[in-house]
Amino acid sequence: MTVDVTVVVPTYNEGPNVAELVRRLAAALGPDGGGQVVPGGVEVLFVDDSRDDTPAVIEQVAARSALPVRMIHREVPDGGLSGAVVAGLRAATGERVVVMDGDLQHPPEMVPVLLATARETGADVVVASRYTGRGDAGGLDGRYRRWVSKASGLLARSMFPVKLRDVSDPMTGFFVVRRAAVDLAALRPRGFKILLEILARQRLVVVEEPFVFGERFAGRSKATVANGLRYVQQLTLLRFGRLSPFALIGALGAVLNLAILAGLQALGVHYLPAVVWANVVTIVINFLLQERFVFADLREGAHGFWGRFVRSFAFNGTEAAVRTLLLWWIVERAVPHPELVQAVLILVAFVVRFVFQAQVVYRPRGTSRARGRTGDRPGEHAQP
Ligand SMILES: Nc1nc2c(ncn2[C@@H]2O[C@H](COP(=O)(O)OP(=O)(O)O)[C@@H](O)[C@H]2O)c(=O)[nH]1
Ligand SMILES: [Mg+2]
Repeated sequence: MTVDVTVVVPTYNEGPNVAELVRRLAAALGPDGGGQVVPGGVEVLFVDDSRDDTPAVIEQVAARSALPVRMIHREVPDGGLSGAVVAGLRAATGERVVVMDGDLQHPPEMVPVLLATARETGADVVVASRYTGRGDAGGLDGRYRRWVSKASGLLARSMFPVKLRDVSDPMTGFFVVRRAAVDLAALRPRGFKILLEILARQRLVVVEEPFVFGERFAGRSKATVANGLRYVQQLTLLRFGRLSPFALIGALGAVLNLAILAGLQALGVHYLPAVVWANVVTIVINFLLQERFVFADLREGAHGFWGRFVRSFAFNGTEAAVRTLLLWWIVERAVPHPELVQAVLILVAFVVRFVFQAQVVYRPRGTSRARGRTGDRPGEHAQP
């Protein structure tokens, strides 16, 4: 069945909210409500990651609903809430897709308003904003959550001043997109903030409509501090790609390296063995930090832990050995300051190492170099 509009609703243990949500959507969009707003029909698509009886509730509601209701139940909740929304966008048949929460904090009565704006303006994205005009974040419980929401929105807007120019609420989970305008393959869904991901990856025409964020109808919020941390990671990856955490860790490693070199020399160790120790310690620590903070999302498709460690150590060790020989040559011949020479050489080696890590250590398994030469290697895996 193809329809004009698909309403995608991600749900995680929202059983008690389902019937009320569908009832109010049907009232707002059905023949008695906004039927004229969506002449070609509407479907509701639940993307459910629940671990309770929510799927059964959705099936019951679907059987009695005036609106067509579909459900995708995911056994493996890849990408959390954002992943669920992307799965919904993939499975949607409507030309426009409404994304809204399942807890009625996003009033169903706003949906015809957003759709009318979408049609009148022809915008790619219509954002329902809590922070423009008569919009209000009232339903966000507690001053703390309101402050976090505002501050994180501000941070996102300062990092993407052009793409988010017209967006007062990039953190909202209530919006309409023109399905054909969004490049789903470019998205890397993680955490709670899929709209930010969509807006930051491409140039899209965006308009806003104010809305009042309501109270939860039933159940509890699933937002966590871990989601907050994932958001910061998402922002840096979107803005700087993998290079920025990689550079930060590299810089930390360089400082550590020089500190060990200076420390051992102060203890009377000759500069050559001191350099070797400094290199070995930093290689291991850099590897562990990168595993955690730079390439975490690529680990699964790559070699096992020891496979990655051996490759990383072999490369960095060889690189360090070459660098140590160079250092020795330069210190003995020209510049008798091991720390200074080491600092410059570390800087030069930095770019080389980044390319190697991304292209070899974290290359997804099954993409051989031979295939790379023929030009069909999916290079996007190594790129932000
Ligand atoms: N499918 C899916 N939905 C989720 C997940 N986490 C949260 N949700 C849904 O996303 C919507 C917003 O979550 P909510 O807990 O209300 O967050 P809050 O409004 O920021 O407190 C609700 O409909 C949740 O059921 C998830 O991991 N998977
Ligand atoms: Mg909510």
